[in-house]
Amino acid sequence: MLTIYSVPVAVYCAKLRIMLRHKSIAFQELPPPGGYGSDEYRSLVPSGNLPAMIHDGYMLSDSEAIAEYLEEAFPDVPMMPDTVQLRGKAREFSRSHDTRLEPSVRAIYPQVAYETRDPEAVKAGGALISKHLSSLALLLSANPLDTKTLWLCDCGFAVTFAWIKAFETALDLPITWPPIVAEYDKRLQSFPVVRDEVNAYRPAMDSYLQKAKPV
Ligand SMILES: N[C@@H](CCC(=O)N[C@@H](CS)C(=O)NCC(=O)O)C(=O)O
Repeated sequence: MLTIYSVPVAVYCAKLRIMLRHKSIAFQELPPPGGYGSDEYRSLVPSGNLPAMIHDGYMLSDSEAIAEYLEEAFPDVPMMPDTVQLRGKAREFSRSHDTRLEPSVRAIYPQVAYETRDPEAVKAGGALISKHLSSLALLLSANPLDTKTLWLCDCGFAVTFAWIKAFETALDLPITWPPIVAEYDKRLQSFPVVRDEVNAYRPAMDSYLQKAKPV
């Protein structure tokens, strides 16, 4: 049995669900035992982070560590390329998402609440995200990975792009989308498993964004 500890709004859990469904891996999702941030959860998952996975008694946390584990444990539908150099490039994409683009999007969360929003911080946040999108455009312009395949490194981007678009609408977040990144987003949405996850995830996003509305 494969269990993922998650909460509905968690970005990195949505990233993993795309991969699990693409590989047709049976899994169950459970809330963190004892609640998020509890001592009970930390006794099981020392980082206290979500997502975490328990697979036949084996615990692993961090979405990328879990994703690479799943790739090796369930190789039938490959989501990593078959050469060492292409795998290096796939990891470069993944890291650029997990360590740069997504953290810049997460930095907007404190600006969601309408009453305490600082318009200057929203503007600066939009500029930083746009800067990371322009770096991603450069990576994509030299992308050696087959564009007809859904790769492990694509899963996080699909979810983060959904958040950026939601923030554009809910917060007037000023974003410049390089055309190649907008095309990449469109290509990711053409995979049914991505579209289905983003649609299923949307109610959790909408619920989080309720506080963005003027009271
Ligand atoms: N790089 C980590 C990030 C995970 C992460 O930040 N998870 C959030 C929920 S989406 C969380 O657990 N935040 C609380 C914390 O960091 O203590 C991963 O890929 O798993």
